[in-house]
Amino acid sequence: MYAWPASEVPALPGKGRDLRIHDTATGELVTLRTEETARLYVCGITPYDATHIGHAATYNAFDLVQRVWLDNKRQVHYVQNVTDVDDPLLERAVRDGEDWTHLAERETALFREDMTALRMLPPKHYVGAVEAIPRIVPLVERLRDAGAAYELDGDVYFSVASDSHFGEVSGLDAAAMRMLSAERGGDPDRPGKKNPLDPMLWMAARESEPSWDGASLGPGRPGWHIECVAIALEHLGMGFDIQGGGSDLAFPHHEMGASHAQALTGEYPFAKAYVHAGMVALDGEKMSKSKGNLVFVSQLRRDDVDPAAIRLALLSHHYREDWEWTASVLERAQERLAHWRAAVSRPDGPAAEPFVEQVRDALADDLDAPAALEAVDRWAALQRAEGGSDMGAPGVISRAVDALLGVAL
Ligand code: 5CA
Ligand code: ZN
Repeated sequence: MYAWPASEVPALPGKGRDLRIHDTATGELVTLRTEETARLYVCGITPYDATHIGHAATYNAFDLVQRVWLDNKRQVHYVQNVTDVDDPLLERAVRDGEDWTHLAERETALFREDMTALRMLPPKHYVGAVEAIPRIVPLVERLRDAGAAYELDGDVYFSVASDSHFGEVSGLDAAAMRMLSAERGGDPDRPGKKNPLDPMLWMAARESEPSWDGASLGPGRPGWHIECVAIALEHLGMGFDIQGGGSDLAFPHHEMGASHAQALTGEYPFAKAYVHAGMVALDGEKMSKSKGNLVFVSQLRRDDVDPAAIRLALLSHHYREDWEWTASVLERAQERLAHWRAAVSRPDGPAAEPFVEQVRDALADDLDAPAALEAVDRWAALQRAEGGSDMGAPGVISRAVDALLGVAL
């Protein structure tokens, strides 16, 4: 699949920082000593509804990760998937009497537009589940042949017992895992499974549902976790830097993905850090396509809200926080944007470098975007109160805000 166009990232004077970030698996902040090319996998959308603010907040977090790396003179190898065939997508298509492929294509196109408007850096490889099927099938066959997967009425399940590290990503106990598995696409109560938590790798063809050639597995379609594993292993390999997504993906999705990959390769770990963004709520409940309590990025854009203000609204919360979208979050962001734009529109100002360093420090410290915004606020306040004679300062601030925060002033 093609991704979306990249907005240019200006190079800044001075030097960036190594990224320190919270790893769900260890529960600690880790300083990632990335190689020259940092490797990032972020779970993409299931395209049955447009991008809501929750999605945008999660992608914003991983966009910041890339901007810290780029500022630190790393190349970034970024991969994202599109779950363009899965139960919720097929159910929505049936509900609306729409062809599922059209639904997926339309919503993926809208997502690309939203990401472009928000200046999110595109992945180098943007890969759909459907196009990954030829890579998924041999992986499932290998797991089965190695005894790490088994058949149940034609479907193939992964045996969580085959990975000695199973449970390390989420750190949850069996009862919590079972509950989350039932909530998030698993089938812990299906009779005949070796372990209730075992997830499906390959679902045998169901009547009136799409299916693909599965070679020795028979016709069917892939399970959810193996999709991301196949795409990540093909484009990044084992031991990549960050596996990212919202906190609702820690279990089962990232837990199962790590176990699939570790059982397949015999190597450990799948990713050096598992990074999770908090959930955005609306009216007290997690924003979700299934609940329908959504604020869409595309709707805000149609209402003529400046995408830079949406981006600043996302940045005003720490990525790990669960937070609530309200009208006043957006209003504050709009005011801030206006102040910043006024401040950089003057020909000179207070020296910018100390403030750029503060932005760098804040972002490299577990992506503390609210602290980064406050540093820019301080420069803008000084500009308003005292001005300054540094002719380059407004330009340096706007390039830094663009390069490090993805906001065009
Ligand atoms: N296709 C899978 C991942 S392989 C999926 O979870 N798709 S999704 O469309 O449901 O979500 C896309 C991303 O947005 C995921 O990282 C998910 O964790 C994140 N996300 C979903 N809802 C919210 C929310 N309310 N707040 C923050 N992030 C969210
Ligand atoms: Zn995923």
